[in-house]
Amino acid sequence: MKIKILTLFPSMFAPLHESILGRAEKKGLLDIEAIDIRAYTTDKHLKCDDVPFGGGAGMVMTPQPIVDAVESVDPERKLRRIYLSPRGRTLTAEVARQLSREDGLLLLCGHYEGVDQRAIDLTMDEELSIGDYVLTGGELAAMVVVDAVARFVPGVLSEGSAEEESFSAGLLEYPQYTRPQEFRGLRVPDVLLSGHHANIEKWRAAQSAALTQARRPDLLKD
Ligand code: 4FL
Repeated sequence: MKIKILTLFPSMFAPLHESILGRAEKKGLLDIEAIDIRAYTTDKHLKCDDVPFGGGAGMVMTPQPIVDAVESVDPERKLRRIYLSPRGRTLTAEVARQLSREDGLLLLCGHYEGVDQRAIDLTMDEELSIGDYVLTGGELAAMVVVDAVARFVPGVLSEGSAEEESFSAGLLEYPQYTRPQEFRGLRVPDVLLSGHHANIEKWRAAQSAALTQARRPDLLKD
């Protein structure tokens, strides 16, 4: 899957080339590219923002470099174009799974007080929020979207698919343990040492259900 990210701060995206996503890129499953919007400005001082019409605090990203960048990067509209914004629909596991089926994504990150509305209207397919808070820019939100979507791309997770985990069934994950069997007086639950796989599955399902009831009862209501 191709993911192109339009931003004024392309160096912020280095973490996407580490760890599991870095391995997926080397395997050819993902191709993530951060593209500098400033490279597309026609302004002789490379300015990409200006004061808001009507007044108010802060600066607004100017439409020309954004529209030119989108048209240059995705001339045939092959990518799903998403503007990261608190006004968008909220990212969930289900939304991430749907987006993982697209041929590719183009993510637009806003900075300052926002983006000229005409740039959004002319180029974007949808707006997506990662939660009800405001960030200093859309970059961290874009990274969250890339990570959550990439986990659903076949082959990115080496063991077990994102579809199999309990969150995909709408539940919280059960507790996990590794060696040693006792740490600071705390023992691993006996059932996990028993080798009895049916009992282990039953215990894990019960733990998931109890944790979800206690901490996220909202997930159990449909
Ligand atoms: C984007 C916040 C998506 C939450 C500032 C600029 C944001 C955001 N979800 N805050 N973009």
